[in-house]
Amino acid sequence: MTESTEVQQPAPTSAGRPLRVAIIGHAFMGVAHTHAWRTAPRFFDLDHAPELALLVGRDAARTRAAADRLEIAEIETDWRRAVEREDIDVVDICTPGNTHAEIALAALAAGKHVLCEKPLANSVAEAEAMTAAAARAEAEGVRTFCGFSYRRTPALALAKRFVEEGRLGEIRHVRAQYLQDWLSDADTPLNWRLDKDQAGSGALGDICAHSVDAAQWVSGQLITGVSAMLHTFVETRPLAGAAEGLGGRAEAGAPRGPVTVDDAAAFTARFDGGAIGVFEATRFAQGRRNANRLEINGSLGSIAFDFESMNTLEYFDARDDQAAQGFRTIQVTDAVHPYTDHWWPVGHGLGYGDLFVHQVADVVAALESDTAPRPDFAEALKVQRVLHAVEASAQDASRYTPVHRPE
Ligand code: SOE
Repeated sequence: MTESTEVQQPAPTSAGRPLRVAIIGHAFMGVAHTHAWRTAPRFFDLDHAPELALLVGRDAARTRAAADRLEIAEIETDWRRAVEREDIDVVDICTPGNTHAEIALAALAAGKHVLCEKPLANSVAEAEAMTAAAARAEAEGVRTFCGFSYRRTPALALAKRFVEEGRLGEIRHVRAQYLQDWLSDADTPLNWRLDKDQAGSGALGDICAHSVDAAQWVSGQLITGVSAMLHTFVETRPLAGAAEGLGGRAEAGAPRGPVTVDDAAAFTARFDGGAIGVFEATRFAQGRRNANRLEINGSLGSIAFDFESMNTLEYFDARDDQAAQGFRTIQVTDAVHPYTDHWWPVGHGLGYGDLFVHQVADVVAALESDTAPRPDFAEALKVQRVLHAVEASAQDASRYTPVHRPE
């Protein structure tokens, strides 16, 4: 990891001038981000229409094919050239976690604004270096963002608004689950998300990071300590057929390689505002495709969210007439709700890709108004510290109290 202390001036964001973006990576997240940069100006008023200037990938042929499909004219096979180019304003990092720090540090030193996929890095040390570089660059007008995209779900943003309005009262419980099932089959091939060197951790960094960010953001409280367990159900997986995608099944008898990350994570937590929390993340919950859930119980009410019903928020108000009490399902699709006034009329609802569109709209709005981007690297570091604490706690066998012995 290299760290430069000199920061170049960012390109001026004078009105009307396009914001030129380099996308680093063209797998799942590269495609999601490209879709968002292209779509955002069609629904949100942006003075600086984004321009997808460059797609970066290591393999020239595959990057060219992806660029043609995504309608990006230029490609590069080395991210360093993208970072050096004077005509690039934003470097959008959509690569595995082990590359985030190096690319972000170089981009910040070159005076580029940086949007970096989550989790911010693979370790607290890397995340701290990135945050320190971001603080230095901020003085020169350079901004950083971390892609915790679920913050841009209208229903979760509404939940946060309800907490801020005091509708939940004093928060007591935070309950977060992130359940997927795309690794349930032991013959699903290895991919980079199962390699500690590339991904940092498994379900923990990939999906529980979203839960930690959402829990801290919606509740307005920070996690002060955790007690954790990590588990790997399938220790080896087929190498054959290993692709960029998620899921799939290799042919019988294919040679296998080691899984070096957790398949599931579970932990309890204390929050600085007095709440207690329970977190669970897995990619082995058969039937749960993308159940990113958050429930918060306060002295005056509760909210419950499940991304599989992303256009709704469950809300319970303990001040309702007792005879009529119960969770109500709010269709978070009206013009009064976060983000939704920019979309389809009278409540037609949104989908997964739209979160990334909101992310771009927020990034561009923050750059145009020079307001603090949320979450920036410093805020993403607060998630990284929790991930680190979970790993440290899970390794501490003394915290595990034996009960029954296996017969
Ligand atoms: C895979 O588990 C994954 O694509 C995550 O990497 C994303 O962050 C999450 O939004 C959906 O699931």
